[in-house]
Amino acid sequence: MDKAAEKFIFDAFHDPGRDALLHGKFPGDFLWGVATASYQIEGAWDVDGKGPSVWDSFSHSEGKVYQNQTGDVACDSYNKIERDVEMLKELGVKAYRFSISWSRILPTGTVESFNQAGVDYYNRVLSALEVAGIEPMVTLYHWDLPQALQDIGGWENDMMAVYFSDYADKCFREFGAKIKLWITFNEPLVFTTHGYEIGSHAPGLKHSGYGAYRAGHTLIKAHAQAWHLYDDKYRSRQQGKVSIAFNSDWFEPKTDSEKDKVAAQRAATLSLGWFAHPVLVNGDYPELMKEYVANASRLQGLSTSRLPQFSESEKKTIAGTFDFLGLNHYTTSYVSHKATAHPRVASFMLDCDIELTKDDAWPKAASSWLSIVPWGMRRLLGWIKEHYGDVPIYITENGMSQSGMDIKDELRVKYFKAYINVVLKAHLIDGVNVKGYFAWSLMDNFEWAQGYREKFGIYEVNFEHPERLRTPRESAKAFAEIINNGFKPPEEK
Ligand code: GBE
Repeated sequence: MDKAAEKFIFDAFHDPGRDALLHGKFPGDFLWGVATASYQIEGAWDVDGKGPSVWDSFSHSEGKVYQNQTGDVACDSYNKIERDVEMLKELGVKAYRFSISWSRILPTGTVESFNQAGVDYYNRVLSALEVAGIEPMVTLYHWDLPQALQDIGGWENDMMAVYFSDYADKCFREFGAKIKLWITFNEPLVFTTHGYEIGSHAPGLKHSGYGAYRAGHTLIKAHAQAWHLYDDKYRSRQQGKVSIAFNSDWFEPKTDSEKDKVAAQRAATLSLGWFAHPVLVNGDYPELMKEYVANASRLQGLSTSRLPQFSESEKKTIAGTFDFLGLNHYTTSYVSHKATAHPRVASFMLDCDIELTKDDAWPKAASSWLSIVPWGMRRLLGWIKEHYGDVPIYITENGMSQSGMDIKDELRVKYFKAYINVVLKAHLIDGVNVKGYFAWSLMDNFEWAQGYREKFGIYEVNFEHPERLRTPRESAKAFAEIINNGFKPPEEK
């Protein structure tokens, strides 16, 4: 670590009260891991009976992904289990977060299409992890819905809650003996808004103003149903935990004005709270969200809100369906108040009456949305504790992108040191119940609409090479060092 960073958490920030580096250690049972997702790494998109997913269809359509790149081969992890597990061992992580491709297990999405070869693949992964002593954390849905289910409306169709819980049932039954940590959905906010409203992610729909809310409504019910299924049928035997992974930026008011402060609170309440409030609090959307969407709907001349309602019995079923909280966090945004009186095109963002911006002074990663603001993560963790109580939290993703192939990824080394040090502060000073941390990502992979140009890996992957050679970056070594020693002062190491 250089001189400046010895003292300050990140050399772009010099507020001694906020940015000083904290020396200290994480608890012995802290769960260190790295994360990936099926479509982003596996490849083998049509191999051994796998059915197509919405991401296969989307990436195969002209003009949807940067340079029309696809996940057809990706990191070829379908054929590289040994090397992937070897990398996990090199890092010294205790856990690996990966996701199951629904259409590998159920090619058409529903149970009559069961595909044993898909089950065999994940059993090979799980056995290799077991031999290596690495604990799996498994996501059931990281955005690759079977295309056959999209053909009947995808998440806008209520039936998806049933199909999802039948799929979850299969996974709990087939793999549950080896899995103690389950995540139902990765980032509901992202796949509903990007997939059903903005259209920049699969299935690419632009159902402005209602698609994301309808998709979100179904997935919340699907999550709750799967959680109860586990609770009723598997928990006593398998002794695992089931939850969901939300994503959230930290929302910092752009100015000191009362309006911007209120707007920043609203941004967190309507984006994180959209999904966190039903699951963690009372089975229903935040009052503020109901109020804002209803009001914007009325201004449009609609007689009912575009936000669907849960019945009383649905609310009872949804409330409390978590055993921990998964949090993906990457960046911070400024929030200013911005009212849109008569929206022509309705959208979630317009419903919020906010504008999001970045500070030019914040260092930037290769992704346009990713500014590096470590102190924002501590504020977000504090906000979560204040609003949702002492829930056990796993940071299920945190990391940054680069555009080139460099192995010496100095900025990422700083990013991880700074963000992880902030997690230590949240834990030691603020008493946030953080149980683990997963870096995104184990290796460069298919970064959705950005294809392979935004590289998040602590291992580089050479996508030109037939073997998809993987090489550790400096950040892989830095991460291993933090896992071993935390932030102990040098003399104590
Ligand atoms: C997560 O999403 C995902 O879980 C993971 O799969 C992904 O690889 C990782 O983070 C890195 O992105 O017009 O460029 O501003 C922004 C993080 C698109 C949340 C990017 C979609 C951040 C949501 C579009 N965002 N992403 S634009």
